[in-house]
Amino acid sequence: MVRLILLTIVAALATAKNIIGVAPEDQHLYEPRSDGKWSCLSDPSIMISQDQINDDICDCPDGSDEPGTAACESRREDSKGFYCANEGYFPGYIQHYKVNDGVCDYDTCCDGSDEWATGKCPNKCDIVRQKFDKYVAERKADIEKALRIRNQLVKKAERAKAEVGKELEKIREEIFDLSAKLEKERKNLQRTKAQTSREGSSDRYESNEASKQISRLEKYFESSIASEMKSQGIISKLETLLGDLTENYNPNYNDAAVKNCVREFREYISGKEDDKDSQEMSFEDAKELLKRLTISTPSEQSHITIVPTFDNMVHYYFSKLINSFRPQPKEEVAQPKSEATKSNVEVEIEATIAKLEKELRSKQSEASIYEENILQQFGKDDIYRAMKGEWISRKIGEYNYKIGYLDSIYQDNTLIGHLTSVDQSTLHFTQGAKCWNGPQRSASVDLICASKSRIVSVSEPEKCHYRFLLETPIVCEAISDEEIAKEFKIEASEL
Ligand code: MAN
Repeated sequence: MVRLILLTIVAALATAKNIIGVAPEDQHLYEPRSDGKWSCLSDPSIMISQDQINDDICDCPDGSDEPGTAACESRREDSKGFYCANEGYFPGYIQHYKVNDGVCDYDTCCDGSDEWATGKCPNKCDIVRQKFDKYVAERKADIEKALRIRNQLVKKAERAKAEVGKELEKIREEIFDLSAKLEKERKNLQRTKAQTSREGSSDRYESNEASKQISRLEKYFESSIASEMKSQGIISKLETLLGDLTENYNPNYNDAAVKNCVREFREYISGKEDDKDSQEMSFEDAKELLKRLTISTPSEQSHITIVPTFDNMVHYYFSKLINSFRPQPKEEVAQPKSEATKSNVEVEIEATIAKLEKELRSKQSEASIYEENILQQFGKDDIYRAMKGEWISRKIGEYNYKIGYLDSIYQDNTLIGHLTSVDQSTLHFTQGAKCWNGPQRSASVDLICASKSRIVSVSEPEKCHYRFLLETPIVCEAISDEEIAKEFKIEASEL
């Protein structure tokens, strides 16, 4: 009852000047009509007397009659909240349910006006203002410093990228040299193979030529023998005829031609008898002798496959003769050559080529990694390139946490995860050590701008998924005073 009376007095006093909880620019909405009544804001048909405004009783359906109390809480959908003037600082709005609840909400109402009825909260806007000014000044200085550090990191990132470029250039040169060496060795192999093949074909050419000559000689001898044999047949026939003539001619016919022929034939026959005694082998004897010759083919001369007979004797002996001049027979050239049939030089060159090809493949895959790297953008301004090898650690609670920007996170010696992706200003780490009866550990790291790298906090919102807040210069950007002001938070404990 005492409270209600007090409220009514304060409200009545305030009515003359202003309506509690309403911003100066909205005060006109609470001007009374000419008859001294006031209409609810959302429904002008409902009229109440002025002393019903802020009397802690809800009269309007939208709660507009209670801008300075906690009444009508459930009805205020469009309300901005309770207005705190915060003289000397910045005005603020607080939810109506916090008005006169006995708690000082200095973060919004540093003047303590939200507790106007309880009178529990003295105005602390001066201190808040001082803290705010200090925060803004320090924050501005820190951001400026952070931006300078960030600029250095951008340069470091550029150098790191240039290093990758240099490394890539070096690898490309190595690839060029290796390719040239490989080309040279391949040509060398081709030449060596061609040389071997020429030597082989020259042998084949020679033996082809010999075979042709043998074949010609064989034909010559065969036709000579045939013609000799034919001649022998004719001679023998003529000898029989002339023998008959010599035996049976009639000497009483004085035929000079016949007598002459008989005389000449008798001389021929007697001469032939003498020839039989001579050492020269007659054609018949030779023929007979060769027929009797049966020479088996010696196994080591397996390339002579013919068994000599009279009919093939010329062929046989010429083959034998030519074979003795032939180079030792070579193995058939199989494609591809077996190791055993390759020359030592070929084997050596092929080994060199295989080694060079392997080296080249490895260099090419190395180069493709560097090429990919150089085409990639590692965060804004490529800044993450500068963070390679950078670790931050801090003991929080019972554990020591270590965060490697481009690497992993550890909770003491337990792996929380490896960096898998970067999204705006959050790093994601996954594939950590498995939790007992739970998933593999993982973490998200939210980065906020500061000149120094520092783990601000860690929490475990889900079992074995961690959330870190990390201050770092890498996400810094120039920001306005308004934005810095919005960042400022005051804790009641600080006042
Ligand atoms: C350890 C820590 C904790 C985690 C439990 C799960 O104690 O890694 O963060 O929650 O294991 O068993």
